[in-house]
Amino acid sequence: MNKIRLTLLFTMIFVVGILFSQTVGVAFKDPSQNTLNLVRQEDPDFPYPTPTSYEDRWMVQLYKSVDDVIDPLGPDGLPTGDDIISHPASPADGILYLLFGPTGGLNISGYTITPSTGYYDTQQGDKVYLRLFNAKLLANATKYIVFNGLYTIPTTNSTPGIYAAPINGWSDWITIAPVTDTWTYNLNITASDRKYACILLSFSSSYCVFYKKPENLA
Ligand SMILES: [Ca+2]
Repeated sequence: MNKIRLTLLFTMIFVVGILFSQTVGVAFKDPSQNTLNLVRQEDPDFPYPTPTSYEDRWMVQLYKSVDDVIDPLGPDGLPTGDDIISHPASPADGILYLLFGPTGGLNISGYTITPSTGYYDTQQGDKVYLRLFNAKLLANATKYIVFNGLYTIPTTNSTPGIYAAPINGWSDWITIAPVTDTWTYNLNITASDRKYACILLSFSSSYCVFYKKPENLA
């Protein structure tokens, strides 16, 4: 192999390497005061411009969905269906914090996304969305608002408008249903054929059925 061919080969390897290592930055913006007004429904005193030192900057979490449906949050605060908490190249936990500008506009910036071949679970070409909680920590949050539509991460830097297609704004505030009910059952089992007993538990939206073979029947 002569020198020119070697140089060409290394140039190609270098170019391909650059193409496959190109990350993109994604920032979600709302130049209106729509998001601010939603936030002030929950906290009329949430400041704008928001000082970066403000202690109670609310949490914004990035999620990824494989299908075209934004699945609801479970009562444990975790995503449901095929949706997952997103872990892009940065921030590693997919979390940013709420910060309004001098006119009350919003620019949620700082997501760095790797190309579609890579280590991270969220990559270019994936469908993502944001959820904004009414607290800095998920453990303290009681409500959230969530994008109305999914955003597909492109292969170039982008700043999609939250109130433009395909995101189409935020939902109304949704209460995170707490898991507070504790049920205690005292069950007496009788089996007419002395082989199986059947217990049917019925709830408003689901039910379960199971069978138990009594061990101590005469
Ligand atoms: Ca989904």
